[in-house]
Amino acid sequence: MILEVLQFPDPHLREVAKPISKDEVNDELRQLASDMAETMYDEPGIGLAATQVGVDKRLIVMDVEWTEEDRNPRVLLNPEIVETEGRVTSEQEGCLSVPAYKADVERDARVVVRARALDWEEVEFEATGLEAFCFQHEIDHLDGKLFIDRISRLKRDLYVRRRKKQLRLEREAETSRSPF
Ligand code: K1U
Ligand code: ZN
Repeated sequence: MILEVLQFPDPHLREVAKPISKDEVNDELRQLASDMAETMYDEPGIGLAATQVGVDKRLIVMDVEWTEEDRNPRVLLNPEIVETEGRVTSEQEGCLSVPAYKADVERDARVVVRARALDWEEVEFEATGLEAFCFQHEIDHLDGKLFIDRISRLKRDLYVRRRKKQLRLEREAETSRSPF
């Protein structure tokens, strides 16, 4: 099932998600992970955090190399960055919850991420490049942070003003279409 992806400035995007315990791993959680992967490919995106679909749990899905023919969604519970090295710019980063905006974001160049898989095995990944940016971006979502929090105040304020205008125009167009 395709899920609705919440969009800025939805207040749920600012919530800090709760850790998942072993006994919460059940068919419902597995279905949520499967629906999130389906939603990620449908958007399309290379990652998605449960926070973005209004679920208050530390769960992410990622697939930074997917193609129409080759899909390998990675499902991670309670992901944590346990080691970092260097700083680089992630160029023109985007977000499925921040429509029509891209910006350069300073991020860790190399990260080591520890998490649990759906079978509760502990897993660890070392990542650089787009994969490292995606891990940081998705874990930020679980902490209620958006990539626009990591750019200059000036750029953020300009985006927020543009987004509010866009939402106002959408509401006005909706009102003029409605007979009531
Ligand atoms: O969490 C999200 O909003 C998903 C986001 C993840 C991300 C993108 C770039 C750098 C770090 C994290 C996206 O997937 S935005 C869409 C995107 O980048 C993309 C979509 C299709 C193919 C390739 C990339
Ligand atoms: Zn995002």
